[in-house]
Amino acid sequence: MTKILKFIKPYRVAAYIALILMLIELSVELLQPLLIGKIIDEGILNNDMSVVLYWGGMMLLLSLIAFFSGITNSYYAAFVGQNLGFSIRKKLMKKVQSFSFANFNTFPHASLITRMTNDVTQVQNIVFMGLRIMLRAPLLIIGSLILAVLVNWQLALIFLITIPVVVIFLVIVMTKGGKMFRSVQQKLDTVNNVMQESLIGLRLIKAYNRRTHEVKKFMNVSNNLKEQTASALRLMEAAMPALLFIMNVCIIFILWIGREQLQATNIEVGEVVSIINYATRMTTAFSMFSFIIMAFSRARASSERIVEVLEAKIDLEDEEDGKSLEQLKGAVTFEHVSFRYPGMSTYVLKDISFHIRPGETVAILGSTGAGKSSILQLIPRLYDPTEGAVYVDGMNLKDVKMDDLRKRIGFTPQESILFSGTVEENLAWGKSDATLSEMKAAAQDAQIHETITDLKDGYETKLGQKGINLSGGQKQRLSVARALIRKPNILILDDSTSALDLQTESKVLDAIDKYKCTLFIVTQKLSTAKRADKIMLIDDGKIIEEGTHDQLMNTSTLYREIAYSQSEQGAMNSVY
Ligand code: M5T
Ligand code: MG
Repeated sequence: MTKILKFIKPYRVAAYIALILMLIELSVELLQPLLIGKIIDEGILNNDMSVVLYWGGMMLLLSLIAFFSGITNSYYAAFVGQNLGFSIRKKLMKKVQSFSFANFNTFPHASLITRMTNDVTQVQNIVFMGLRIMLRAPLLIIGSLILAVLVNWQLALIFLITIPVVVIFLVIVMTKGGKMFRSVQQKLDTVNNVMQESLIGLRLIKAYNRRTHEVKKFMNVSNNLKEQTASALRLMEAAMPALLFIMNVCIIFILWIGREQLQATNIEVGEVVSIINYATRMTTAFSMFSFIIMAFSRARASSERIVEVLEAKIDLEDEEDGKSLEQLKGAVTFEHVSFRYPGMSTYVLKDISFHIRPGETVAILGSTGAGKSSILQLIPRLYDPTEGAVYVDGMNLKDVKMDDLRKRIGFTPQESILFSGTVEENLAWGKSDATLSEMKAAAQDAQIHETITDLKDGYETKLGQKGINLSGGQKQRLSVARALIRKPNILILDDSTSALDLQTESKVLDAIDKYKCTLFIVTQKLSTAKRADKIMLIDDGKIIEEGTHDQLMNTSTLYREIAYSQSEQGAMNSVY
């Protein structure tokens, strides 16, 4: 919690103003019972109207001051709360953007979303409440106690017994409530998780008729959330009547003892009235407490969750003195690289070594799960190798500025990912200052220009959720164009031409040749592999064969088998 409160620092002036205004409101509230006592004892009992009017007017004036302090306090408290929320969200967003893939394994997307929205809101609320009423409650209790002692210490003795009882009671409730609300936030995470999954997989769910199953799953977790929240709230609700009971018993005692003292005439009516008034104010303050405890327990759980994200260790960070890459020729070297995904025990790459000269084309072939994508992910340093090292132009990736490296690499992942937005915006992802003619050139090279111009609004057509959805092959070509637009020195195509027919694919590859970049291409097609300067056959995380098409045809039985099976298919295709 204290770590989160540091975010208030820039807004501390507003926070102090809010606190001062709160103190003004509080003083008025504490003075009022004294004035009421005065009016009764000196005015009403003495039949002196002028005293009643004077102090009555005073009370009115003070109330007005308190009223305006209250309004202004709300304004400043809201200002601090909202700004705090904004800063925390900004910091969280920055942090999450710098997350490595390993970090995402510890924080699932849904959990990050809850943390950035709901959890921040909880903290925001507690800061608002803190500046508005939270401090007022304890101060009101302490102030009331002191003033009650000053008015009549014998009667005030009753408070000295009651207050500790109430405080102990509240501490017990607070500890239990805190635990329960932490679990509420976790349940909320699960609900978000299930909801997110079922929204992403909507089509699949429909196609497999899994709707009732998904609804049931959602109802289940949603019900858990309801039950947990309800029992946490029940605890809070139960605390309220218990609290009122204790305080009312206290008031009855005051009245009882007060009456006896009145008969003995060593006390005035006004004093009893003031003390009763302080007692009722304390009761209100205490009942405010159960509300505050609830918000506080939630906010504490939430702030812990926020801090967890903010303090997450990022395992893939730029070295302080990373070399900047002015230019890249495009040589790539793997030196005894072994790799396992963070948190996994089995190696998916085992002792991989190769050297690729600038401008060469490398085709990577292998069965599914062999480790092809894993090799490629190491080049833009999405992960660091577990053992061994990766070099570009002879420099270890760890010594190079990460942003510079990635700027010079065009990467199309195996699953084409497009963002909601226009075609143009999607292309500009590759290069934010790209001109329209650059976009068109890249789109032409990726053989997608014509498809785009045929769309309703051409390059301005909206894609994604509220726009047009493209076919698999169209998506692939668009993401190839996005990679080409930055004129990369190293281009990585992870099976990004798999959905294209042979003719279109060869046109795309012809166009890529002009870019003179080092090309890594994962493919299943021999026609593509044939063009490469080097073919690597990967199996079970190891390079089992490498060489050109002609060399492999001579030396590798496996490669010959692949060639044979594909030429058979080719023959069949030409027959039909
Ligand atoms: C190689 C495992 C996967 C497989 C092995 C991407 C990824 C993979 N793996 C993980 O544990 N976590 C991950 O995030 O690594 O996988 P690959 O490199 O994706 O294989 P591929 O590209 O050759 O396969 P494919 O199907 O794309 O042709 O054991 O479980
Ligand atoms: Mg793959």
